[in-house]
Amino acid sequence: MTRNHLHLEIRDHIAIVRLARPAKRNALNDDLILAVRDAFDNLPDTVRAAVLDGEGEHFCAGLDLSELKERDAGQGLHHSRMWHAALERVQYGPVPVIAALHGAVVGGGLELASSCHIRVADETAFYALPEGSRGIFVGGGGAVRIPRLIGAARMADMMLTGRVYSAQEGERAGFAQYLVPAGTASAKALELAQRVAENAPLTNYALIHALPRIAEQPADHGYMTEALMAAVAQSAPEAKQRVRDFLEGRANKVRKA
Ligand code: 1HE
Repeated sequence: MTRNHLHLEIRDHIAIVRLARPAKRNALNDDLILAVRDAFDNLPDTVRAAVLDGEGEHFCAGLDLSELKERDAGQGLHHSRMWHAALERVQYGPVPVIAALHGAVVGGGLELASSCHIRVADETAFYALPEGSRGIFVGGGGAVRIPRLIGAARMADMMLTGRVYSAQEGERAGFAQYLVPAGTASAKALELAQRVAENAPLTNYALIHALPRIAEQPADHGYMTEALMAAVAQSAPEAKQRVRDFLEGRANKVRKA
């Protein structure tokens, strides 16, 4: 299904959400960012994990600059809040989301990638925040999410100096957890999504909804939230079955990497 340059395909238990506006390097106009919001809001119950990628030579060129009209302060505030709402649906939606990155991952495209739970980049990926040189600021949650990936000092440097990180530098800095050969990011993301989809749903829920919140809490509160989440997860019949499977020799051991 394609709506407003967003392509959605459900393959088994995996949703593949693709930015499909390659002529404009998948620049995110209002229609497209709202389509992202709606896609993650309306995933069928059968979906257990999602892949987000982009068609063409680039993952995403960020905000559609042709829509950056004269907005007054109030309109600018609401526009940024609209992006926040959309990217929150990605981060705090029903399932883990794996971004497959290639080519430009810039501006709002990097903000979108940062709202996913795992990022796989191929060797053609590059990361930048051109907002600094366009006379604007991040507005899609990047000021919160990007420092959590790479630190505030690196983000400030990117915006102050226009620094571009290569795929290799980006992996070392913390943008992506996986670096793969050119042209293979989507396949690797799909492979990871299939693995993620095998987890108990409550464990995946804990990882996307509880873990980032625990990480924000004071340690004393975090320990309590962790204990509550652990108690809920382990009480699920599926958890009991999985533990029994291991103890009775039916489940995989952890093998050396
Ligand atoms: C666009 C956009 C865009 C391309 N908005 N139209 N983002 C940026 O500042 C990045 C701007 N884009 C680029 O630096 C380059 O386009 C790319 C490195 C991404 C790709 O280069 P290239 O040579 O493959 O493509 P191109 O020839 O530059 O662009 C092809 C077309 O896409 C062209 O339109 P055409 O009608 O002349 O064919 C471009 O104008 C169009 N295009 N990027 C609109 N971004 C929530 S706040 C977030 C704030 C931001 O994201 S600011 C950062 C914006």
